[in-house]
Amino acid sequence: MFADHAKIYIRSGKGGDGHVSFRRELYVAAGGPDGGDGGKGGDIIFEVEKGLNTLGDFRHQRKYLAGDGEPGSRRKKHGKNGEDLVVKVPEGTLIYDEASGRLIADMSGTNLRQVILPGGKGGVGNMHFATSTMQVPKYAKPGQPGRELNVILELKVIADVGLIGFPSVGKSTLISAVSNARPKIAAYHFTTLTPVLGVVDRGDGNGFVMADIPGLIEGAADGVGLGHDFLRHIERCKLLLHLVDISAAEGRDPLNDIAVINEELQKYSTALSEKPQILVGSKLDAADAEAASKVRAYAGAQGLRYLEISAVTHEGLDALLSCIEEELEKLPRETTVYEPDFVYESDANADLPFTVTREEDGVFAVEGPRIEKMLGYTNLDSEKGFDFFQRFLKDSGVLNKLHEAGIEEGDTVRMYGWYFDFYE
Ligand SMILES: Nc1nc2c(ncn2[C@@H]2O[C@H](COP(=O)(O)OP(=O)(O)OP(=O)(O)O)[C@@H](O)[C@H]2O)c(=O)[nH]1
Ligand SMILES: [Mg+2]
Repeated sequence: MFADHAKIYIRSGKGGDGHVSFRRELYVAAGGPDGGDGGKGGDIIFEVEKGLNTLGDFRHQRKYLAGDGEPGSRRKKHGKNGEDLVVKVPEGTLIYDEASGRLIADMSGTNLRQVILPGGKGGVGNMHFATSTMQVPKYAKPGQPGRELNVILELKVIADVGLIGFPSVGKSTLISAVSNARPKIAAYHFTTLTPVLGVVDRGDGNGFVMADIPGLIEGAADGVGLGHDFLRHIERCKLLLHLVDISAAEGRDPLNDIAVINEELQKYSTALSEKPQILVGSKLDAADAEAASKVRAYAGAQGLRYLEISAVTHEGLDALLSCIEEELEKLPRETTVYEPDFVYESDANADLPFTVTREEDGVFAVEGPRIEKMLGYTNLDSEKGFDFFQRFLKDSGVLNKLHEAGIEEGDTVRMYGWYFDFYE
């Protein structure tokens, strides 16, 4: 079974603790502090592996833990760093934080390797704490904890051109005729069950990548058909080839087919429905005169780019490929890469202070750099942003402080210019 979706747990390594010890040598009564530093925790790193094209491996392993740093030891010995863990994913994998739904990284384009969770820093040993007034420091710093997240991996393949259309219109036959892809072809609906990528070689190092996805049917965008899940695989395509069967073999009206497919795209997203399309009349060798002339007239009236092909006899294929190349020339070269919007509450922020004060008018004011930072990267108007905010109040200790200050249900809280009524 093809997997383009997975949920896993990742955790970076804890930093090793700093060590407390004192030099002990023969004839030296009380030596100075010599406790070494702890090692750094291992990172969780994601890396694109060429040739991988599903997330199937994540079905078998769901926990990914980097190594912990070792503690420091006597004689200023530094603890060993924890081992990094490199998670291999196919190009085009998006990594989301499960809790907030925010995008952590898009493993595509130039982003082929990224540290997703850095390991905790090692704590420094007591050898660093000797001063003129404190010659026997009995403390060292503990290592920083690792970080953990439940993440959702989602594959959105990288292709220039996407094939769309009803089942059995000949999408797979076309990709087989023009590229190195060899998907299954058969006379029943939903023969193709997983996206297939093919490289179309145009010589002299030119070419493009084509994606064949399962056929769409009415209702697919509502999750009724098979197609819905697969529409995301054409989201990054620059150009869509919309295949319509002009053989009328299945007794449908081709103009209705075109409208239904366009509606599916529209229901899925405006971005998808606005992608440039080339309309392709398929099965030219078996064309029904009436159906074909209807589509021709429609394309003419709408001013669409329209070509007719037979993927079986290869008639019209060269013209189609030239047309695709020409259209691609007009479009931006770069792959669509999605902008991450996830922010890990960094350790630096966690150390920043905040205060809770009850003002004269009874409003509880929460202020300080910690709060300012959080408000800076949180969109409180969105549902996800608000969920994050609520967790922040709890995790950061703001909630406890509010209780200590005597807050009750219905009281007003102010965070800079932002007011809300307090309810738990
Ligand atoms: N006569 C004729 N038959 C074709 C042509 N292209 C495809 N077919 C036939 O149409 C049937 C469906 O072809 P596929 O390529 O599997 O269609 P598909 O669009 O990939 O279908 P799904 O994967 O089910 O969505 C097969 O029996 C093909 O042999 C063509 O150009 N001419
Ligand atoms: Mg197919």
